[in-house]
Amino acid sequence: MADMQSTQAAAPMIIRRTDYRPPDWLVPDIALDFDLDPALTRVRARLSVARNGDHDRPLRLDGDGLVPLEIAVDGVPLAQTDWHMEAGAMIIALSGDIHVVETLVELVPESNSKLMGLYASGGLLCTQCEAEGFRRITFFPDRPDILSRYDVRMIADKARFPVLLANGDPVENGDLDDGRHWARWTDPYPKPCYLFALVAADLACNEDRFVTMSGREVRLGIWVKEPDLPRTGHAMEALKNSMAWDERVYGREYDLDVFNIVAVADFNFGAMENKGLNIFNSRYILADPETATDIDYDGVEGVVAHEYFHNWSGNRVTCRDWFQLSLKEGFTVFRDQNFSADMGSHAVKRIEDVRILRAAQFQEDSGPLAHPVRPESYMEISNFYTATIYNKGAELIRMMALMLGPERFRAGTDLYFDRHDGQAATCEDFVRAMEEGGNVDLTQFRRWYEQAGTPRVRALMTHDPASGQVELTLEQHVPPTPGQPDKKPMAIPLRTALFDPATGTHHGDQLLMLTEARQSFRFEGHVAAPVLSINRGFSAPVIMETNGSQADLAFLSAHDDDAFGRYEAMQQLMVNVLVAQVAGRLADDDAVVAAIRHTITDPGLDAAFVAETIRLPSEAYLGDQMTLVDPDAIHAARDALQHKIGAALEPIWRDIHARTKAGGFALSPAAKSARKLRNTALLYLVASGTEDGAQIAFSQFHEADNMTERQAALGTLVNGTSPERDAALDIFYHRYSGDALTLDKWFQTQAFGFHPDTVELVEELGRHKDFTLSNPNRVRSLYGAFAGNQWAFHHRSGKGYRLVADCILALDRLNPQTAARLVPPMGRWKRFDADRAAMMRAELERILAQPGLSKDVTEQAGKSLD
Ligand code: B3K
Ligand code: ZN
Repeated sequence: MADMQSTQAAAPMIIRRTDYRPPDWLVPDIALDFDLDPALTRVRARLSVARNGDHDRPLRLDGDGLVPLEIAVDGVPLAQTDWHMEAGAMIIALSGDIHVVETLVELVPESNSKLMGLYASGGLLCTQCEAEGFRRITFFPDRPDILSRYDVRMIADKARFPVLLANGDPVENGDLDDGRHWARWTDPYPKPCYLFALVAADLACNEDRFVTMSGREVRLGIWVKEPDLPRTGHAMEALKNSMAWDERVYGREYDLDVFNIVAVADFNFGAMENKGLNIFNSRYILADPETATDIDYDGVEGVVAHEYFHNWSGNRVTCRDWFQLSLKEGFTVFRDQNFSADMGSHAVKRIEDVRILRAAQFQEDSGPLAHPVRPESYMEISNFYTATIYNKGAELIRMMALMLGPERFRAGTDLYFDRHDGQAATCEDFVRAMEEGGNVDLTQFRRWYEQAGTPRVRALMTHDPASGQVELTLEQHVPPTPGQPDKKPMAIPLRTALFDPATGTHHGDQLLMLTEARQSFRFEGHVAAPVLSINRGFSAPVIMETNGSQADLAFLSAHDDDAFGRYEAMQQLMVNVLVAQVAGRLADDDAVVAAIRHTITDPGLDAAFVAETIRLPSEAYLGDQMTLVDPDAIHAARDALQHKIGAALEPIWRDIHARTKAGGFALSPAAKSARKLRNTALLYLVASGTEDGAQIAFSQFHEADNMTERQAALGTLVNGTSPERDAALDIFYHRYSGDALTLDKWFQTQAFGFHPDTVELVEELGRHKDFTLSNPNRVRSLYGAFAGNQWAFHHRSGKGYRLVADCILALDRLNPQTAARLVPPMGRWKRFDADRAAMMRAELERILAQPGLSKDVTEQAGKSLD
């Protein structure tokens, strides 16, 4: 019933950053009493409120789908004339400056399909409040700049819910004589309500401890279903490593006596950093070799770290308003990226992060949903948990760290944490701390927060053999984005080196600051024309265009001493060939084969780096390089090149595949690297067209003692039509049908594959008995993966668009947040031919015409049509 009320909300409003006003009333303390039951939960809240400033405005308590059963002020029930409801919120006229306001509401967690607020998942009760879920639990001024101390009491049936957890530290508990029990938790750190959490469950705990740098002992708990306990070891290691890393690298110590993590099966995104009680999508906690790939293991490590790091970057220092979201998310992604790099390979981690940035953020930045890292307006804040806020936001921090250097960056973050501890801060506060702590002027750099769109930088290098002088001219252009037709030049830090082609060396890596629309840099002493290596380490999130030749790229792919530069050169070499072929021009693909041969036979290289480097760019990335995307031509050209590389180097692939077979499973960096290379070799071996390709893949599938090799083999097989394909799918299904997380891979692998009938297959899978719209992981595994499969999703019949639109419409009634996440691929219509564009637009219009559509989907679909 709560859900019906909120979907019938009034016409969506636009919230603007510049409309920010400090709160009229503060809530220094809140006491919450929960009588928990999935069928009917009663929530009694006691808020101490204090007038903020000199005004006579009433107290406004947000509510979403709540009906007040009791309201009292200072212990006296409120008369009808002293309060009213307005768009779900409760407005109370108050005469004094300090009052105690009490409310009582009832909730039905088991029918909360939005997974926001208090909900049921797999027999447990849990909460999700960020961004605006707390207002679905109790009446409260639901905005991040209201910081309160929480005192939480929970009562529940003891047999059904033996575990009762909330934020902070446990203080008291006891049994009632009716089979129920209770627990009280208090959190001494004032926090915004989006960080509130509770869990009532029957779970087992992986217990451990961590001693902080000042010698305090913290009890750590990872709570999961009993049979999953053996799969929690990796998450626990990641947690302890994160705690030590934040002390060592940022000087930040954990501040409560307990730190709990709970894994739940139904979750709208990855995890949530609630103070002292992180709640996780189980896919980022559970890992063992039988069911988790190396990518899954890394995902667990990265997300555990990310949520833990939020304790300082997000919780101790939080956001003033949701426009500042990147303050905590961009910074925390930067922190988790560096942590993961320290735990594994810096080079490979950077390549992976840039690949993600380009795939998700560059695409977003060039389409109708482009927005600045600090947005100016929104309709539904849930739509702004984007790659721009997270990943581009992290790149902004990375650029500042690069410009300041490690010591001054640390001085800046120390100042930021010390100055804003216990506050709700802004992106501007962060930049100012960097300026003051790092002693640098970031005036122009601030444009990165204001201007959307990926800057394009063109580099033109000329060389004068007589004088030995090199002139490098850099031009930048930031494309128009919605609401921002004209852009100003950005401050772009570009790590650069000029290579001597004869020796393969350079005179040093320099940081060039491009601050003008067009700017020239001179270099002396180059007898021969050098080869340009620019944006090394991907020092700025820009699109680079150079006038270097394919030969220059081949040179860099073999000689650049910057690992990212080497990767980038190889990728660009491939992109150039494929883009030319798609356009019907001749291109020298032998150069690609030669460069790959050089890389795979270089004994000094890390296997994971090799695997990353020799992979062809994705079809979507190739599409992004073209004004008009032709999905079929891209698929055909990429497939043909893959075949050529496979066939030309077949004996080498065969050899690599055979010699990287491990004797037993290990999670060491070397073992992970070997698996990555082995899977890449398998891919090329099968692509070579060799007769025994499917057999080799099937043997790998069958013999593997780990999911990394098993899933890769399955992924290779699903692209074809061999009997081995059907057999492998069948075996996989029967082996894992009882394990939801692993069964997700079965759906995902098929939806992401290149079987000729992928569209029909996805349609069938949508009707499969194991498919359900009520589990976001399952939805993402099927429809999310399919919408990311450029070739299949954009099938010329338009059937792919219809499938996804049907899913969005059905899902919107249950879970608008997850439904809205499926809209963006449809918004890329401008990049496709007229027929496809018309079909995509028609589906967006059909979505918008659905009566009662959520504001989440309304905003995404509406903007996508513009
Ligand atoms: N802060 C949460 C994301 C909440 C998403 C709300 N729609 C997880 C994270 O970024 O750490
Ligand atoms: Zn985060």
